[in-house]
Amino acid sequence: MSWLDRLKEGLSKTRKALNQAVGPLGVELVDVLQPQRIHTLEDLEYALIGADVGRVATEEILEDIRRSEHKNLKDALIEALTLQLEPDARRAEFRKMGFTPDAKRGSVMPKGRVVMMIGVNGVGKTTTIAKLGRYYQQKGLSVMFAAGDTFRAAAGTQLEVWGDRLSIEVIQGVPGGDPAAVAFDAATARKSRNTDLLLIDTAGRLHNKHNLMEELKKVKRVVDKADPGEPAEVWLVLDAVTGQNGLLQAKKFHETIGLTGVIVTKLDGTSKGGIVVPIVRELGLPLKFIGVGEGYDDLQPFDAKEFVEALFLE
Ligand SMILES: Nc1nc2c(ncn2[C@@H]2O[C@H](COP(=O)(O)OP(=O)(O)OP(=O)(O)O)[C@@H](O)[C@H]2O)c(=O)[nH]1
Ligand SMILES: [Mg+2]
Repeated sequence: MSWLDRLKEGLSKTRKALNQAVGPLGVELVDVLQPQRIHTLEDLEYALIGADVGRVATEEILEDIRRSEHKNLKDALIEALTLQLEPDARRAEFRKMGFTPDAKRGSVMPKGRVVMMIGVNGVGKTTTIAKLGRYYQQKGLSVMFAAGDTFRAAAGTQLEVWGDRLSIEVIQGVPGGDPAAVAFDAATARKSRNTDLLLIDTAGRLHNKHNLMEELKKVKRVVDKADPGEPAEVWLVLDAVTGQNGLLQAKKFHETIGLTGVIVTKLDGTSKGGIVVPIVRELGLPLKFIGVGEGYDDLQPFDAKEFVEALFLE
């Protein structure tokens, strides 16, 4: 199955919710914009808000549709929604000029050599590391994992299993030990072997637990000590199912640790996949990858245009 088919299937809950609420999207825009047909746009407004797209973005989408030069509602909507998934500056510029950029995936090549993966419990950090390991391997990079979750007894084993399957070495720590020690060892090993990429797993934690956040800061600090300038990337994994709540988590993690990117998982588990819009808009961080299932190939770089087309095209 191609990625686009996977994406469509993965987004089917959101896709259904939006398409059902909106009705036939093939309708001519001139008809929709007539005063007596205001329903379609009102329905669209409710549907977008219901899908967690957010009020501000929804208002802008409706505004863009009203002044769109497209002939039918579907094309106008696709363009307007795609724009909402562009970074702020680009969105403003393109809305002013009245057209959609030819959206390309942002670069997902890590800036440096070490990526730290963080997030609350159960969002998909460890499995995402495995998927990323394979993704970057396929791009020709040599990869290492660090089992920085020393808190949960099974966590190291879980990563080890993935590592075995992918022939990726996993630097393990002592169960119950200091995660910073594992990170330090792994960063040192990566540097001495000149491996292209080290992905560091961490234990799930709530953003409001002070000590656990301090622990993450320490992991980051010691990696920098072992390999100055690293980790060049700190990616937050967010579970799409947690919706607005996830957004709050993300803000707090960003304030405390400083994030360089976001990965949204489990879009297949929600009808509120519109949450990616406020994630992009409000965090001002690049959305690197999205996950729509448990398989290796169910995690791919995020592309705004592709995402929106998967929601609305046949
Ligand atoms: N349906 C679906 N399941 C996913 C996705 N990503 C991860 N999962 C599942 O989510 C569950 C938790 O994944 P983990 O990777 O263990 O999550 P974690 O963040 O490492 O969890 P802790 O280490 O306990 O904090 C697993 O069953 C994964 O297969 C996704 O995109 N879609
Ligand atoms: Mg884990």
